[in-house]
Amino acid sequence: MNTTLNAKRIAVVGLGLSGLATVRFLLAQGVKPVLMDSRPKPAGLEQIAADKVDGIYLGEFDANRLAQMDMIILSPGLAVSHPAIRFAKAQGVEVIGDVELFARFNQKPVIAITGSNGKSTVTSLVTDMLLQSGINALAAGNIGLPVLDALRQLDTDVFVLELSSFQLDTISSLQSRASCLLNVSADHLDRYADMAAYTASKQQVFQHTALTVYNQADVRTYPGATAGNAARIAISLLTTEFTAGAAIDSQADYGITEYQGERWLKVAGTPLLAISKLALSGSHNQFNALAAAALALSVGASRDAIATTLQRFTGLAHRCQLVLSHKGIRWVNDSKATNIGATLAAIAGLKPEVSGKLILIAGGDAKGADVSELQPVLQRDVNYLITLGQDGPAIAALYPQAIQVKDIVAAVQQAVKLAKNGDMVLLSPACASLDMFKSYVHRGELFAKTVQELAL
Ligand code: UMA
Ligand code: ADP
Repeated sequence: MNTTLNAKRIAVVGLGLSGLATVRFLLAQGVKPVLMDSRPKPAGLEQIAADKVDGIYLGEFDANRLAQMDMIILSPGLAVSHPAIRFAKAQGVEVIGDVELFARFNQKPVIAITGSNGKSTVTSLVTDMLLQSGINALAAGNIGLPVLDALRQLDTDVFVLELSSFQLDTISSLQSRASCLLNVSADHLDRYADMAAYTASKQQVFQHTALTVYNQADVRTYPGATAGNAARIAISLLTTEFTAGAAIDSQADYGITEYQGERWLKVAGTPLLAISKLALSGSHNQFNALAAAALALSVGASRDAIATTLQRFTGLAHRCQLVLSHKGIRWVNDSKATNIGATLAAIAGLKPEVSGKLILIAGGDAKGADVSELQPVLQRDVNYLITLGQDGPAIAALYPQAIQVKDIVAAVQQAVKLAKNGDMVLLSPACASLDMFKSYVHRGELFAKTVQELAL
């Protein structure tokens, strides 16, 4: 029997999507939690009947009240280092997140995926590969469906969890069949002291796993002490000749290989699919495809199903998504590029396809990152730069002729004036959207709508 919730005073702190799912889960377990949120009016709170819980406290957190709890279930949007949480922890209160609670109740196989970029794409690919193999997989976590809501879907065979560093900060007993750290580049540095602290958070994905999947080209992803003796698969985009039977450890051999006069994805030592047949474009997506294949195979996907998925999956909205092709000009929405690494990957992937000029729209909230990392690529690959948002001026300062605008409509107006046949206009902000928009989805939708209005 699960004893986690026995006779406990439990506070759910943070009442967003995952907090509300946590409350629903606790109520179903017969627990009456205390609810807290620092916001005066968190959206969705009306879904909870006040008489079913042990009090709702809005506004600044009361550290003394928190210290009286046995357990705090903290939302990912709130840092463990928040002074009131730190105080309660110092008084002996256990602080966990919704993913840890999920881990203590879940009995199904888990695939865990993290990284600064590519998480949602890989999570969706793995889920599709498993479904295509007849395995009932469910994607949950940072991708959108709170893990405790997912847990209620009893017919699930495998949970495919996208995990953010915020979620990884509050887990200690998540077990997985396979876990993956795709890459680590600067992100959320307004929350972590430095890159070492952020990397340590990401490495938590390797706890209690049977198989680690990591990035040969990124040392920060190499499984460290957390991984223990787990098996390892390194994903590399280096091209090798394919010689049948030559691989030393063919099961762990993933990469690109020359085969039948073409470049193919090599999966578990054997060519799987010609890269020309991949529906996704860009070398970062070849990497994502290989990582997803390794993860899906570990829980029984078939090679045929993996190949089928890779030929069909054209990508998620707001990730390098073509929103209009008109008069030889392509308009691409990469609003989900909320950090520098994502924008660099988008430019590297798309630039080779541009015969004319590349017009980049960037800027927003850089979350404490050093935007000067963008400079060499801006100078080499970008022909016009349009900037907006809170950190727009810092990005504009890297590029002599940058055009600074006040909003996304003005950015599209400028791009309409500049773009000619053969050009690409790319919204890839390298920044979070929250300084000007409700979310990256809102930013992407507004961009697409404005493009349809002004560029047609
Ligand atoms: N907030 C307060 N006070 C509170 C509680 C929250 O101000 O007391 C603020 C947070 O600072 C944040 C917002 O409210 O700005 C939402 O925070 P939350 O923790 O309530 O978030 P949820 O609505 O529960 O959504 C979370 C994830 N959000 C975050 O980690 C910030 C969602 O990932 C995830 O889809 C959802 O759980 C379901 O698991 C979103 C995200 O932006 C997509 N993730 C970050 C990213 O991808 O970079 C990590
Ligand atoms: P996440 O869920 O980690 O934010 P997504 O799959 O939503 O990642 O992709 C967000 C953006 O990150 C994409 O639009 C693309 O520009 C970039 N990206 C995707 N995969 C990778 C990768 N493997 N390496 C670097 N950048 C990537």
